[in-house]
Amino acid sequence: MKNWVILLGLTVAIANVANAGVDATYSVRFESDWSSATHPPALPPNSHFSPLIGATHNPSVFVWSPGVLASAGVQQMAETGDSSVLSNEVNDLISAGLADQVVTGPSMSSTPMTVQINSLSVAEEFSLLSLVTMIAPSPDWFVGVHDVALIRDAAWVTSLSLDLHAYDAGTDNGTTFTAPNAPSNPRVPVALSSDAPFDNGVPLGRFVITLVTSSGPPDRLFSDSLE
Ligand SMILES: [Ca+2]
Repeated sequence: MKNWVILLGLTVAIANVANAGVDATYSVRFESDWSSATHPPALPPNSHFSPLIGATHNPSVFVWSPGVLASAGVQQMAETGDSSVLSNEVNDLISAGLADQVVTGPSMSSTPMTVQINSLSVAEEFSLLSLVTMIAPSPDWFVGVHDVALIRDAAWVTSLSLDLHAYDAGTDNGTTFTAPNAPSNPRVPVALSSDAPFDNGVPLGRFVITLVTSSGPPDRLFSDSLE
């Protein structure tokens, strides 16, 4: 009988921990408009976007930021589309208690196209989203968002549409999509690209972030879109 009571207590404790870790779920839709019409004169051969990669994290840390040198993981993502080093960096943040998950999503095999992360679990204590994908092929260009707050005024955000402009990771000096490798020395901070073909200011697409379910605090939802 004593063993049974202990076992029951353990089961309840695990259930409570599981419930505390997931406070909302979101879908994240990546809509690419990138085409020869949005960014003339032509797309490079095999134009695509690499697998989505990012993190949900707390305000004490950032994964990437304009004005800051790219991490090795952001450099690898932006230059090759490989997300392994960036995944390791996020796992280090998780170990330090600053992030709670590596966010992954599909690649986009051609463009224009739409791909989606159907169910992204977000915990209240790690409610900032950073998410990136390589503009491919390219020297070191990518699109993404950083430190997007999914809780505002103590409420889960119900929907967001975030335009995506090209960033230059500052790690390769190539000026065309298919330029040979030309490592930047020294490297320069991540910055929005104002060079051709991105000089017309037209976004390459957008992330549409939509609340699917929520549980636990904060339980008061915005009724208005924040777009
Ligand atoms: Ca560059």
